[in-house]
Amino acid sequence: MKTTIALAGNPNSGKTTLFNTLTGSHQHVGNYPGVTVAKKQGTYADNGFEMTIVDLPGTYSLTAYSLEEVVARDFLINEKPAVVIDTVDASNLERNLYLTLQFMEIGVPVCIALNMVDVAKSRGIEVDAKRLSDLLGIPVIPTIARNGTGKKELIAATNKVALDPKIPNPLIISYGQDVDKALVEMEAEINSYDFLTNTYPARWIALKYLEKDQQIISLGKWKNPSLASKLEQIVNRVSRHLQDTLDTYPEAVIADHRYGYIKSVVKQGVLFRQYDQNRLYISDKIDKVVTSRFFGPLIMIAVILGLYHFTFTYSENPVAWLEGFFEWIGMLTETHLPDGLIKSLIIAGIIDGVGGVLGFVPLIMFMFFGISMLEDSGYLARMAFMLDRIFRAFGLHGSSVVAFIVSGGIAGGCAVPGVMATRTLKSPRERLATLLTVPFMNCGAKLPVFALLVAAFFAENETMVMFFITILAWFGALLVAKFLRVTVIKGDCTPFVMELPPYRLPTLKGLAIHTWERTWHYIKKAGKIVLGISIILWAMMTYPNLPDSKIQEFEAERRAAKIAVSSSVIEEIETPSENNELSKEAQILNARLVNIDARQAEAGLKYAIAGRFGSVLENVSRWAGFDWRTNIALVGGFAAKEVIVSTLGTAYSLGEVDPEQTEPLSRALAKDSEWGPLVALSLIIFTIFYSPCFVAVICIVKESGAWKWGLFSMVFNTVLAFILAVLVFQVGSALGY
Ligand code: BGO
Repeated sequence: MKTTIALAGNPNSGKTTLFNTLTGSHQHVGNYPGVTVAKKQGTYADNGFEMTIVDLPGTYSLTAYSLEEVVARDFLINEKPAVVIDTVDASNLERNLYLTLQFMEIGVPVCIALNMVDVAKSRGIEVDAKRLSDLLGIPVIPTIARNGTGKKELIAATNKVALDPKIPNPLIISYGQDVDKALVEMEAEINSYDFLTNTYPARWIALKYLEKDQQIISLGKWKNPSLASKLEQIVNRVSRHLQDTLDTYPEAVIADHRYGYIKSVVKQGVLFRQYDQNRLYISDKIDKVVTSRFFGPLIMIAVILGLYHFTFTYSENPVAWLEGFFEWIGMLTETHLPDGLIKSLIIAGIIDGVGGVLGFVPLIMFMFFGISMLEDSGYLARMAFMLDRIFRAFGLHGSSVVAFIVSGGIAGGCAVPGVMATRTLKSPRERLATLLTVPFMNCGAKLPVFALLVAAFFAENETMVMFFITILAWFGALLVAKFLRVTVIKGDCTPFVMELPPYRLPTLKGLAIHTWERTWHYIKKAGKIVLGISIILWAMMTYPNLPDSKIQEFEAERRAAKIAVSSSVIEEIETPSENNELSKEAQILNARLVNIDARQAEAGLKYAIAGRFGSVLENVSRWAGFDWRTNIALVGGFAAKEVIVSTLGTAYSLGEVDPEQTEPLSRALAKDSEWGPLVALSLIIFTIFYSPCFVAVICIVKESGAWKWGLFSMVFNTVLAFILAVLVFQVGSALGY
């Protein structure tokens, strides 16, 4: 059998020496077609097996910045060698692996010749080839090209890869939120035009656009001008964005993340260096403390607590101002609009519904600011790195951490990009387990629910309760993941590789832009989805109206109450003057009338469609302490979790003593006899665990490729959430809380 093998590597990695060692005198020199770059070719024959070995020009990358790089890349693509032997200088491992990653990203079969191990050793550097091979998932053979050490093993490994019919999947590296988003968008465009997709992976083409690869850009302009202009627009947009937020550009971000990936590999027991402390980079020095086994977790807990403290302390006043603002608008509407449906819709449906969600904007903003700071500084990636050890124990993967954090692992993310972020996981089982458990994280939409309940019932311990909620979400997610990995999604873990970008001092401008982008996304959602759903739920909470006979009964009660007192008392109530205090009799009558109003409002809400539905559910939900109003809100939460707060706002506004009078929901709940800390805790637990919102379910279906997993996440999560909430409520009640 005859196969073609390409020999590649950085200049000075010992590639020529290895070529000579492998081919001996069986070589000849020509030129690559159309260019003046020398092409050396030789043969290796053994036991009926013959390899044609082509020595590619030495390059540092596969982006067409130089003629050598174009030649090397074209050879790989056009000639499709069975294997690329990548000569890696062991004494300069990180730098050499940069090229290796690019072979892996393009999806060609690679075998590493870990050359110059003797030089590395003499410099106090030792590389664990087996560990490196396990982590990268490709063979790594230590060689000393100068004396032929490792030649036989290298040939055997190359042979094995060449005979393996399985084509490796292209390596997917995460390049950070901004670039990843652009890549997904570009990939979709490239696929829809079928641009070079027979030759390269679509993501790789998108990457080359971002890296300003002239060859690919010219091909694009020539073959698909309209696609090319779309891609260039995306590139320009992300370039401007990176410039504004991080004062950088796509090529630098891509290189940073590739080196981050490499760093993460070598940090995991691959590279042992007798360090000259003075040669450590600042990032490495910081990492020695920040990711150490002892200080790492302590620092991480302190950072999370600090984040919550910062958020709650500084957002307290702005939240109160905004709540006051919505109260004021409510009052204005109440005094200036005539009584009737429109007034009820505006106050109960719109102001209380949407206002309830928008009231939390300052809190969300502070939280996002903190998260952006962790992300832009590079600390978030370190958290993921440390949590990897724990994740493995639960049958997940280090890369799952990123998906968890994106979904709101620290607080304030969204399960939709979280589910998408699982694409970086190679193993389908770990990926499935991750995408089914990321919705347990505390996304930005659940945050207002927690903030509301914490403010109403645990105001003194806000930071600790939020920390507890976070830990609970993680712990629950990990236990469920473990459960899934030993039952429905059994299988081994794959090795972990994650990018560790260098530490950076975040810029104020960058933080402001990132914070605003996320906050704006939240406001838009509240504006569009929540407004629509609020209005629908308001209608469901208003119609059908109480039957006339029932209204007459309340009217009769009112009349009876008024008949029992003298006309001067009635006048006192109907024409109240600002200074005069009500007489005792008038106060009693007033209290009676208020009580009748409240009962009528509640009867009206219960009679409406949503009320009936909530009441039916109450038969079961009572076990967890939820009344019919909470049920309405939780059902609304299936559409979008923000709706929980807005629906509670509407429900409590409609059931108010004065139906058109607004007051902060937290105060209304704290006053309500149906509520208490135990009900709040039970609701918090239910909210953490119950079904993902509709959009997240659709994403789960899309990413897992099966409806059954979307359905599973809705049913399984809701049943689990209910069992936990019932447990908490029943045990709490039995203990007398
Ligand atoms: C000179 N071990 C050691 N110790 N040296 C190696 C090994 C190895 O495994 N592999 C290669 N070298 P190239 P590229 C040289 O040329 O193959 C040495 O660019 C010298 N030259 O012998 O050319 C190799 O093709 C005078 O060293 O690399 C060569 O990838 C004094 O690494 C150098 C000492 O190898 C580069 C060395 C006039």
